Amino acid sequence: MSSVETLTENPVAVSGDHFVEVNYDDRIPNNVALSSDKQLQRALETWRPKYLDWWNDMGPEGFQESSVYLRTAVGVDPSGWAKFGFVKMPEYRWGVLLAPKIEGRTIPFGRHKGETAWQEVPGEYRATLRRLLVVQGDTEPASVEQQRYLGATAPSLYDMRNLFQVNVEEGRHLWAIVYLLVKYFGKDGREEAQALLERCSGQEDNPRILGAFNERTPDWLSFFMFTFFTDRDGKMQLAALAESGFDPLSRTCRFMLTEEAHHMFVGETGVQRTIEATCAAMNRAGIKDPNDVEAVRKLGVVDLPLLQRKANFHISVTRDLFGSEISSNAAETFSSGLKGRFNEANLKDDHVLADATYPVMRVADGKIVEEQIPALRAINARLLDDYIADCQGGVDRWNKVIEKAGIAFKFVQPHKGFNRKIGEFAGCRISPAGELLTEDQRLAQSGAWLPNDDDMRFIDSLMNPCREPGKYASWIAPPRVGINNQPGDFEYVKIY
Ligand code: BYC
Repeated sequence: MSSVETLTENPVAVSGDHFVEVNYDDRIPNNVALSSDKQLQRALETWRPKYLDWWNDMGPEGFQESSVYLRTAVGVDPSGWAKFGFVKMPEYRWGVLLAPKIEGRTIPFGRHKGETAWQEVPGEYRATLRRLLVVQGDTEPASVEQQRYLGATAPSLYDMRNLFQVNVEEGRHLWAIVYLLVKYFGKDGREEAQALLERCSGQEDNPRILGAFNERTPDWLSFFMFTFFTDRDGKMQLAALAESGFDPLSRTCRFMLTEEAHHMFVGETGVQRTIEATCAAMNRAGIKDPNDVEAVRKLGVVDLPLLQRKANFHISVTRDLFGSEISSNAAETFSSGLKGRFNEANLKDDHVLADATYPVMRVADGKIVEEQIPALRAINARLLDDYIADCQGGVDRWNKVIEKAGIAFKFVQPHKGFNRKIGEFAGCRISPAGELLTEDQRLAQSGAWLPNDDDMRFIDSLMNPCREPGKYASWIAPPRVGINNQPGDFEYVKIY
């Protein structure tokens, strides 16, 4: 998906797709002819009330009775697959939506390259595929749990609605993965579907599987950074899974990608609007120096160095989600045809990679070096590099806003090794600029590189709700256009 698409409210279908109408007459909306598979229908209908219990317990706190202007997929053509209307979140029509089948599709990579794509799970890959699905599925409810308290401090009704839209769509992504587990993995799949509702973000005895999904999302800056940086990991991973030789997974992920675009739009524009409010306030007050933090904060806006520190945190934690740069797990999921690379079809190599190499950055003899590694074992490293490149588009657009305002400040992505807990740089002390540090040097600077206590207190002081239609908190500028072109004073959430 191009960066332009991340800036549109209505995601566009992946090219070549033709959307199939969704059946909303069934209790579970779907475009997979659910009513013709009674066993599956029964299994999903048994899971549904447990999902709703989870949503009521762990979903957006305090707004379950509110009417929210939400988009629901109706699955028509690329220009009009969404319908907008007021819905109470627990009544949202979560369902199972797959991109249409491509007749004659073959496996695009790995040792089975060129064979007909699988419609059933190959026995020898069952355990690996199940693990991939569970890891992917686990992130979806986790993010809803992480964001559940944010409604109370929304800087506007527009932003509150966007939060809830992201939340219901993450709920739908859980449905997407649960469909695959229940349909293709029998009793094991049903047990995994249940466990997905039982693990809980941040909980000590039963946490979510991946690190970033146990971090807190305590404020709206975190939410925007998360939806820009962490949802973009979702985009990259889903794009890699969309290449899968297991066709139902490929079709599921192709549709999920269209929804993911909106989440990144919320993140990118959220940060951008925060920057706009800061630059405008600085210019009005005649403050030229972005490092005059005290003066900037007095204006009720977020200083740019603080935003950089927030970005540093979310970027580094999200990079860990790519796993170890050098990974035999990733080599096997690629070779077996289960998980490809980003943009696999457009890559100009043999898609088997038996003899290819890939440059991987690592620490050797006290220096950061680049080494050629067998490409199969560097699949995660490559996806991480693609991710970093994909992030840069949004960072450049943020910098344009600052440049246009005439303020001398530029956001940069920290060095790949900064603040890493997984992979080649785990345990290394590396500055955002890429210098290897002693522990004393790292400690002396950490408050300058990651959000410090003072930052968090200041952000907290800004997180006051703004619920009058058309009004925005001091620290964030209004959006350029409303959702579905609604007017500026539209009441996106009717709070009861
Ligand atoms: N935290 O060889 P390794 C999204 C585990 S986001 C904790 O290094 P591998 C979304 C790993 O599981 C996208 N544990 O890596 C965004 C393995 O454990 P097991 C989510 C970690 O296996 C926003 C061991 O370390 N989807 O959709 O090549 C909102 C050694 O693994 C971490 C996916 O990730 C970590 N950070 O790759 C909502 C796609 N990293 O198996 C949603 C599916 C690694 O030995 N998952 N470990 O017990 C995968 O493709 C792979 O599992 C990973 C890891 C890329 C995550």
